[in-house]
Amino acid sequence: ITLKFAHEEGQGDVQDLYANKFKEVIEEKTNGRIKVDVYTGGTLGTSIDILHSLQTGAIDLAITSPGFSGDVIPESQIMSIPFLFSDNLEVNKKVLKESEALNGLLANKYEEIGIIPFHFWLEGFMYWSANQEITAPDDMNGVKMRTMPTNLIIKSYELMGATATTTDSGEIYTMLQTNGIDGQENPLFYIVNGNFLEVQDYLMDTKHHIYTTATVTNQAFFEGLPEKDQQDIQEAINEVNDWSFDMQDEEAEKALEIAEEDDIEIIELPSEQREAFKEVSLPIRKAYKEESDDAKEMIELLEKEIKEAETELAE
Ligand code: 6CS
Repeated sequence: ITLKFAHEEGQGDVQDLYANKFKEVIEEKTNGRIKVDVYTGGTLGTSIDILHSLQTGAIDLAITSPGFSGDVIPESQIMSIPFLFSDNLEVNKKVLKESEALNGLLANKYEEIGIIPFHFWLEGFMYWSANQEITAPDDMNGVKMRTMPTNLIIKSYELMGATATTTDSGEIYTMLQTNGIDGQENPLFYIVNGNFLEVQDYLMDTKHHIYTTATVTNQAFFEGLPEKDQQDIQEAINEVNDWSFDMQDEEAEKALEIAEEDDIEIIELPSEQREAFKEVSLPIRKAYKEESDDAKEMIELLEKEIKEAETELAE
């Protein structure tokens, strides 16, 4: 069989490296019994189209991010709440691998609509890039920030004083170039690979959020496969997922070196300023808890798991 595997990014981006590593691992493991065609973002429609195509079974595997799945799976927006995750990436890796809130409660929400999330994983800390310094909540007032199109992210930026605009990812560069937007948030590899450094003056290292995503399959498709195929796919995905936590660190490191050589100004957000932004964004957590009883249980468990992981890793 040939699996159709679609992701949301461009050639050479983290999701593309992940999908192509899976292709390599599974084709070798099964001696070509299972083949993979990888589709980069945009070839099979927008990131939202990919999720719908996965639900109809038009594609078999996908990488789908909460910035796009938030309307189909509202609870997946939990992974988009700014300042919810730790500013320690090792803590966040541990949480994504072990969290019952994500791998149990949230995974159930995907399965309720016929999608199996094999893994939730991360693509690194999000940075703000902008044409002005943004180091205190007042600086955000009136800034036209491009965000991904789910209302929790939009509300978060409006709370911080910005004007959120949900431009398609392929339009970010042009909109920055023409001042249609003033800034955007993304992991550093995406900012560098998208050449946003050419059209932005400041990079804020805020650690306000990690870019989280999910590797998913269509449940009916996957469970309809012979047992051996299911096992081979699951094993290959597990291997690639573990590998991805180091791969995305390397990509972030490479991107940081390029950014440091660029004339863009990189500003690390001082912790008291980070706290000021966190304060401003707290009502979003409160609003999220009101989304549903399940959402309230999920976010309280996730907050607890993050704290426990921080304590464990601090020792
Ligand atoms: O900001 C976006 O829309 C894009 N950012 C990343 C890191 N992956 C895909 C997404 O479309």
